[in-house]
Amino acid sequence: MPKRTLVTAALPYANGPIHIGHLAGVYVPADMYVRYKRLKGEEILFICGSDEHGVPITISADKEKVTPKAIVDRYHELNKKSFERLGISFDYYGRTSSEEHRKVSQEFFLHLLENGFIDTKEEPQLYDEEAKMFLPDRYVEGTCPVCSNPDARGDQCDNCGTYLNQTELINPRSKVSGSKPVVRPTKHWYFKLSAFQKDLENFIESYAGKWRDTVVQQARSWLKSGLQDRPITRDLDWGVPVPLEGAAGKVLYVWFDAPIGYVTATKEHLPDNWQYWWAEDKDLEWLCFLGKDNIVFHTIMFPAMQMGYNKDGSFTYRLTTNVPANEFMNLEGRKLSKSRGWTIEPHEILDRYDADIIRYTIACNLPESKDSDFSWKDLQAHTNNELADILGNYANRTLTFVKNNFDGKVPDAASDEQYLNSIGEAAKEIGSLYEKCRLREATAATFDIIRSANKYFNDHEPWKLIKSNRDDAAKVLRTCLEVLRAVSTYIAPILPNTSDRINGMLSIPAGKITWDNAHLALLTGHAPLGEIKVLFPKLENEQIEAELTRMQEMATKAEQQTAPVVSNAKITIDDFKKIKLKTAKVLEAEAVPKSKKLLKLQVAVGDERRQIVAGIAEKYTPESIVGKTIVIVANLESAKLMGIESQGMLLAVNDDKGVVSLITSEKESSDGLEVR
Ligand code: B3M
Ligand code: ZN
Repeated sequence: MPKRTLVTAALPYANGPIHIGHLAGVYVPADMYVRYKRLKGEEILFICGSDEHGVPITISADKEKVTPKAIVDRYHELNKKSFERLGISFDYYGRTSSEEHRKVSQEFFLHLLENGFIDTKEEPQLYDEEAKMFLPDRYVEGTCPVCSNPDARGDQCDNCGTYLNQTELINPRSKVSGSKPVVRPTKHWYFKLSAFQKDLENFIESYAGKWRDTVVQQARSWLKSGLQDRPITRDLDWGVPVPLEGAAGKVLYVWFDAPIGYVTATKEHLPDNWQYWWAEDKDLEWLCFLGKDNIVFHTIMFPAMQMGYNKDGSFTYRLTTNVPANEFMNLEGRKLSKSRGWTIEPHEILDRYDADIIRYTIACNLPESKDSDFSWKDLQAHTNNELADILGNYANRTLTFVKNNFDGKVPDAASDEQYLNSIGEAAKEIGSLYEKCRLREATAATFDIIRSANKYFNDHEPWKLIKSNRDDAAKVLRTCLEVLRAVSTYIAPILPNTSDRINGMLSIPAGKITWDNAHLALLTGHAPLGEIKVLFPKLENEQIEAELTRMQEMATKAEQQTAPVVSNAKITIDDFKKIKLKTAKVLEAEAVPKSKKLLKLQVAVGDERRQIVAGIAEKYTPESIVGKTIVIVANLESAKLMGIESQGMLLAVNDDKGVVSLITSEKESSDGLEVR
């Protein structure tokens, strides 16, 4: 059978809009890889879909007082549309609430049960006596036994990252009724993960040195702490029902059915041929693109489920052959957080920005080996200095020169074979970066080709040649056009729209050219070119400034929305003492360039000098604030605002019209004093 690759991208929860972190961690790299492979002429299947089960979805539904179905319908459509607009070229985008998925997941469960890898156990669980229900995972919160975070969830503490068993929470409280739950035994089905310890160790070690180090390390650390059997059912009425008698009110745990979603989607897409993409075969590879928080499920849990399924030999599933997991992408130097309003969602920005600009900025900042950052300034710089000045400029000067001097037709001249071959060699190198999933480097190397093409144009000075030797000028321009055509292929995995637009200007139909033949001279002499259009208009400072302001506003709004919740909950004096409020004297103040809102302050806090960036410029001029004694939060982690470090936060009142007024201290009090 031919060599072929199944590529899956983690199924996003249909619980909200996807954000730029998802794009960077999963979907842009997966799509780049897939598009490259297709250009190589290889057989590829690209699968994704919505993950529509799980407690976060039922909680959202409860909050909005709608059904879980209403929530997943909304976000399935929204996310599917965003992916389309971004040019993420899935062959199929399924959803785990489908009838087919119920069947496939239940069959998987029963098969594991028959093979002896599923057991039942009665275990104590938290029960809400007011709401009369067992509380799955996130329906309960309490204090983390490890770090004392008061808001740990039933399955995990976000503060210290510990995976918890809900009965370990100190002072648990039900998210349904707010009451204190009691412990009651309930029956659940457990997957015998421990039975696969040895097989998984061999599996992971067979990929040591081949997979990303971070992925192997994480899998190893799970294995090292010894695998435990895991409950794979929940007391919920949203999910895949446990297909057994006596299991009313029980559904499969979302992380049990979600990876099976890859299989379901393949079946829905290719009902008669899905095995071609799933039956173990040395010529079949399966790459799982995902973010680092999903590694364990794809390197330990699901492989174990597959091993268990495979045991009786009736069908042998292909186990993953690579998990190119990514780290996280931050936003303007801060951790992305939907609840804090610190996020960028594609459906919001695609009306204002060409999808290719977003794809390119992400490709330049892929968090392949460490967390990376997305910032609007960086997007502007990449757009203006690279997309416009390097790629756009090369296309424009080449096409315009041909239009003005060769009647808009491909010059009928031989091209510079040597130069084209050197580009073919560079493309081979780039190809090997794609093969190794080093996509950030592949992006940089692709732009190096375009830089060299600009240099070629400059070095040959066609504007002089056209006067002295028209034949030589024809040769240079023919070469430049061929290179532009080759470039349009090489950029296609990163910039699919732009590639099509360049092909349009060259009047060549898309799809004929492959990665390997793109550097050959393929144009036809005398063929007329299409209409020349500017590929990338430059982004102005005002536009970027507006985005930053918008983000600040969203964050402020989110803060205000969550504020009442905080003020209702009583805190102890010890909680309050955690916050160090101090007086500070403003020594200097200046406006932050290109920002209407921000002032940069130098303040004295006793002996200490600090820099604080604050959004008060609409009300206070730098002169009016110097000399004031203000109040700051002195033990706040420092943050960057528009690239400027802020070591603390000042206190101010925001009235209902959004007008700020500072909290100040009486004139005579000095700085560095504690406020209590
Ligand atoms: N929905 C988790 C996530 O979006 C989960 C991935 C499922 S992949 C099978 O991070
Ligand atoms: Zn903790």
